Amino acid sequence: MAGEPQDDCLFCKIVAGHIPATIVRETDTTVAFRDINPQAPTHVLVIPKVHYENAAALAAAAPQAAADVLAATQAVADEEKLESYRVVFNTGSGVGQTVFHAHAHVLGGRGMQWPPG
Ligand code: D5M
Repeated sequence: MAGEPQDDCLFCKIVAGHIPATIVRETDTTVAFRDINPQAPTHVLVIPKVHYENAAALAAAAPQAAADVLAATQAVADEEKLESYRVVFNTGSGVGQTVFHAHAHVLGGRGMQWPPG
């Protein structure tokens, strides 16, 4: 069912504690952990504990959880002492989404170009 943990979802397994992650922040509704393949000196993923396949589905079905994810990105940036940072929600395989559990990338600690590649 939508929102319920999925047996085959990597990030649901991190939420459940079934696979390890370097967790930097946790709330009742979100978990933030370091990306296993960092693309910047700080690269943290913020996920909702509920399972939706991307940020758009999350925002449509569980807007408070989506807001909690956004608030957590700000908290992570503060805790990581990032003056400038980028928040990315890859949505769809065409732009590089590889894990189909909604997540925000919080990237910082280096300069970045715009537009992104
Ligand atoms: O981003 C999915 C991200 O998830 C990608 O940057 C790698 C990261 N990833 C994959 N497995 C793990 C584990 N086990 N721990 C931490 N980070 C992980 P996407 O936007 O879907 O391309």
